[in-house]
Amino acid sequence: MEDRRRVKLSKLISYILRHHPEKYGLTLDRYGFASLQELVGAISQKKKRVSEQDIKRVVEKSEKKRFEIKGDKIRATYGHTIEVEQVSPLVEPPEILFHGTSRRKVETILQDGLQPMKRQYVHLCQTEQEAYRVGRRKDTNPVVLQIRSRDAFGEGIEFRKCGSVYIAKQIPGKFIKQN
Ligand code: HQG
Repeated sequence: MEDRRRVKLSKLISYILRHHPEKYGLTLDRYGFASLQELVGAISQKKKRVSEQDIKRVVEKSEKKRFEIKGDKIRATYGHTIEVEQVSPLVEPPEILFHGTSRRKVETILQDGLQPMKRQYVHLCQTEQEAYRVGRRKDTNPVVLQIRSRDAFGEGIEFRKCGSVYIAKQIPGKFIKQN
């Protein structure tokens, strides 16, 4: 499968498994898993014919490990707006994590902390470079914030690791600084 088609399919699977399974006639279990076979059927019927192999290729090729296949089921590992029980492991985070955002949001974030907004969790990156990429989705000249994640962990904030992405319910402003 060519790259362009794979990215398109990855975005569609993200849309379905993170936000709107019902629009494709799917129900997720409490952990966010859908039947892989039903997903193949739903996409093939509503959009474009895909095979289980196509979807497996998307999962394997995702550097961020956006999806997890377990047996005959598939889930999105992060990014949900719908409520699912997180099964990615609780971890002790590194000293510093990063969050890329738009310039106009920085002041509010430093004041109110990082909030999940429409999603269930706040998403953090391991590298400045990746955070910059994330921020570029929102602003041509994004800001990369530094999160003192180990200190936040020390004060009781829970972190989970989903592939290369870290998630937390929220991050108070006192742990955040502008680079
Ligand atoms: C901002 C993609 C005002 C926050 C990415 C962000 C990521 C606040 C926006 C993943 C705020 C939410 C998630 C506050 C946070 N006041 N704005 N208190 N707290 N915000 O898209 O982190 O490629 O829901 O800075 O790469 O940008 O799809 O979150 O700008 O890993 O796999 O509210 O999604 O991954 O935006 O992105 P989003 P995000 P994929």
